[in-house]
Amino acid sequence: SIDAVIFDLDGVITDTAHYHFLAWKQLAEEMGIHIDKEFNERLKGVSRMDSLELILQEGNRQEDFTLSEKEAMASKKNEHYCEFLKKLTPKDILPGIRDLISGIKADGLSIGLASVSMNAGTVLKALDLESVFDFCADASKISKSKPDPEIFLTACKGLAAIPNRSIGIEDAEAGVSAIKTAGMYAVGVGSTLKKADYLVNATEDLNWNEIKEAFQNWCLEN
Ligand code: G16
Ligand code: MG
Repeated sequence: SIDAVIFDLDGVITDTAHYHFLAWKQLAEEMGIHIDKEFNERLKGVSRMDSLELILQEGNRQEDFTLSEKEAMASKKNEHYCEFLKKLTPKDILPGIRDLISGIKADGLSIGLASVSMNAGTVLKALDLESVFDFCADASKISKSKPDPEIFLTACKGLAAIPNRSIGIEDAEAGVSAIKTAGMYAVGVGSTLKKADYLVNATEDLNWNEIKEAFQNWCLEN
């Protein structure tokens, strides 16, 4: 049986992944570093400061700044990002997510959130989804970002769910790795997530009955 379903936020529930990208791109360009959408895949699910390090590495600038300069850069990125967040409304919930949530709720299962974003609360509020989640594991509750399993294990614990009876849904490589290391069943959104146990191209393809059936087959094999 299933204990809980735990959602990633950025890129699964809403496309804030794109806003993170635009905000980083703005900052990177000010430093003469070029980043594209493909590079951005590596920033998904990665904490703010770790993302900055990856960008500086990309531009061979990682030795050029002090910690306090880096902190200033990270908060500048966050200011850009928060400007985008002001535009977020419930219409920005990705296709298929409401139906998926309804299906899970109809089965009486717990729903959790696993987002390393310090803005997760703001985003849920803007989407009017705060009441949907039985437990939110966010940046304040963990010390290691994805691919470390900590955030998914924290969510399981908060929901009193056993990891190998729980499903995680992710759009990022680092997130799928975190789910698998936690011992959970991984649903991947995005065709490149080869490590996922169950893969769809986009959120609109998430079908709760099909996921349940695939999970049950996985349980029989494991
Ligand atoms: C998200 C994004 C990352 C972002 C991180 C931290 O993680 O995917 O790109 O860097 O949060 O966000 P913030 O700067 O708002 O604290 P997740 O776990 O929701 O995918
Ligand atoms: Mg994500």
